[in-house]
Amino acid sequence: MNKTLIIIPAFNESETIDSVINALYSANSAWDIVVVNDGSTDNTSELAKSTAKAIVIDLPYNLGIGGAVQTGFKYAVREKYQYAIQVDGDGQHSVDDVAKVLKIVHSGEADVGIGSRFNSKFDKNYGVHWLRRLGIWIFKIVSLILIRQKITDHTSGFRAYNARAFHFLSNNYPIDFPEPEVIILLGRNGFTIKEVFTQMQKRQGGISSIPICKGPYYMSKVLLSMIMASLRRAQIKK
Ligand SMILES: Nc1nc2c(ncn2[C@@H]2O[C@H](COP(=O)(O)OP(=O)(O)OP(=O)(O)O)[C@@H](O)[C@H]2O)c(=O)[nH]1
Ligand SMILES: [Mg+2]
Repeated sequence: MNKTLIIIPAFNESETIDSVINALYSANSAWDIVVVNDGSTDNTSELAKSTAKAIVIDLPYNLGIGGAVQTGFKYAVREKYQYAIQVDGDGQHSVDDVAKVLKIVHSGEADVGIGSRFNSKFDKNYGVHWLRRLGIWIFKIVSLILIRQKITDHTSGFRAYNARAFHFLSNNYPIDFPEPEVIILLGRNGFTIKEVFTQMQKRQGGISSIPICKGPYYMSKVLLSMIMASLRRAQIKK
């Protein structure tokens, strides 16, 4: 049996959280679900609890996506899961694709699986603002240089991990805009990453973590953090 945990970091996702949980549970009731309620000021936590299909961890205050996801990893370590997958609470990730992303780690193809919205010749025009697309292209080149792995969607939060990978990340997870930096951290520590094409909806509700006006700030901060991550000594000796 592949004991698998779905981790949903959720900050003010009351418009979508219960339908996301119900859809995941209907897709496969063998998956356990943990919602990490990141100090929401709406009733995200109550709605998640009302489904009775998910464990809800209420953080005492807002830690940001990094802290919320890392809490999920710590829970997965404590409860001895073999696999974990991170899914957004805003309904952006298609439930039908969860098994696809998990297959990468269940089959042992790679330590980490990423659902990419760009990894298909059919979907080059996914509705992402051109500034975000430019950023994503720059990230692709930077990670090719830094870790020699080709990643097309650094900002995707649709990610599956084997136990070795989430044990590592439960102790090493960036706080702010973590997704691109995590890729470098994983690559530098010898973890393999593979992507699979997944459909991604626009947010179904709530507010985005990266408003387009903050794009240049986000880009500079993330590029610097990727370079710093590559300069850090690998924590896992080869
Ligand atoms: N915005 C935000 N999201 C958080 C926070 N903590 C946890 N999350 C959750 O992290 C997940 C990813 O955040 P999103 O804002 O959807 O990030 P994104 O998918 O890159 O951006 P969009 O394409 O606009 O959805 C969501 O499920 C959020 O609810 C936080 O402090 N701020
Ligand atoms: Mg999202």
